[in-house]
Amino acid sequence: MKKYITIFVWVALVICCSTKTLKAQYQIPEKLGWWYEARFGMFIHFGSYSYLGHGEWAFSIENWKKADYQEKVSSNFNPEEFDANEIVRLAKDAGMRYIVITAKHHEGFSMWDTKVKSFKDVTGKKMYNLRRFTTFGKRDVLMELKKACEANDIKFCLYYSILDWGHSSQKINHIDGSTFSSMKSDSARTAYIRDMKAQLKELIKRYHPAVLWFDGDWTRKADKPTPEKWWTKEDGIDLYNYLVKLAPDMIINERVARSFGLGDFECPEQEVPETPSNRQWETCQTMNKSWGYNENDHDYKSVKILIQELVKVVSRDGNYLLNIGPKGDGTVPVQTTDTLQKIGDWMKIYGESIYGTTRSPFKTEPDWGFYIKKEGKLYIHVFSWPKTGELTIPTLKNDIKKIYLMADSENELNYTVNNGEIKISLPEDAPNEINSVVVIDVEGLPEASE
Ligand code: H79
Repeated sequence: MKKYITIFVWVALVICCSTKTLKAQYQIPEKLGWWYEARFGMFIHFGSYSYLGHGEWAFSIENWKKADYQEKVSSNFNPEEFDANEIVRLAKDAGMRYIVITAKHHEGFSMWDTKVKSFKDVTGKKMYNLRRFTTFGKRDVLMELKKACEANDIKFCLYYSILDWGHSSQKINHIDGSTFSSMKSDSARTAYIRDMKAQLKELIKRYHPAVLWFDGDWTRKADKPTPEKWWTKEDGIDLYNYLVKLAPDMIINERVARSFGLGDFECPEQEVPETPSNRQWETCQTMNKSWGYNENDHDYKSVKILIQELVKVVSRDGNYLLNIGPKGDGTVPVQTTDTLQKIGDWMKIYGESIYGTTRSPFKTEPDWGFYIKKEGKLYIHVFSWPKTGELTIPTLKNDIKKIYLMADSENELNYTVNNGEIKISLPEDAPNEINSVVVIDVEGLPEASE
């Protein structure tokens, strides 16, 4: 008996360790419907740091004094060439369905004409935002982008940083980056949170963002606030409830206070979880190594890597938010436009295998690619085309109608079903060098036999 138990435990262990077990499907709340179907969005990091061109963390990393930063960086920010229609066209042509732009990043510089009085510069004399602190003039870049999005059926969404290096309530310990910002006093904290909520109300009333994407909750903790860990789980819950009252259909990410299961979706950063989560998620990724424009960063990921990551993410039931960092003048770096255009070339043929799809129906992932499904279709994304001329995949419970290459739907591929395997005959050459998709048309939603 003992022997059998040992063998059983061994077998169970081997199975657990060698397969990435997919958890049960979850219900998608109605308000997340469009977002869950969209699958692919554009992140835009744009702020006064774009002028300096050293990335959005420059203030902290380069030990700027608040006054110097505001005078030498922020006040010179003048995105005259910002062209919302062009950016939306880039996103749309790349196959992206929503755009999230930074309304205020950690630097504390607001991209709209906020009327909330405490968001002033270090002298306390001027409002610290694009309209009042620069010579840019009356243009409202967030509104321009929102209008362009609306005209092109793209959802407009906003990013907002909870921590704020510009605000008088907070000081920055440059030496230990891990402190992010600390609160000067308890009353400063209370007043800042009140004002932050007022800013968010402004953003909601003015721009009606489809998603509010929080960040900068790094100073969070579960219980009572301290000067360093000044943002609490309770603050996150309170903020979420406040926002939902103002805009019940708006989607809010988990970073109202991360890792407490709050918000409407999880957001790992530059990372793809090994398995699907037990709720909706989105990962954000940079195209090079920077979020905000960095003039020295030309280390762009290949189009192949980005497309394959998008596919991996969707096959594990996530959304993919890919970043661009426009320059201070508002133009988009040429490597960025080039990359987006090439992603679009692929998406134009294969986009239907991404939109409105859900995770792989199988328990394990092959080493040559990924599976993605939707009603009536199993999409087999093949990164490494088999030299044998044959692709073997596990069987489905569904009846198969036909199998074909997504790039050539007229010609059916031959296949056999035997011993729990479907063997599909493929042409010698891959139709697409980055990722070719084989489609199985089935009755119903694809379901693994096992
Ligand atoms: O907006 C982007 C980042 O600026 C923001 N989240 C994405 C979407 C972010 N803020 N903080 N962090 C990410 C994590 C902090 C990383 C740090 Fe560092 C490590 C801060 C200091 C050391 C990375 C490396 C940033 C500066 C140097």
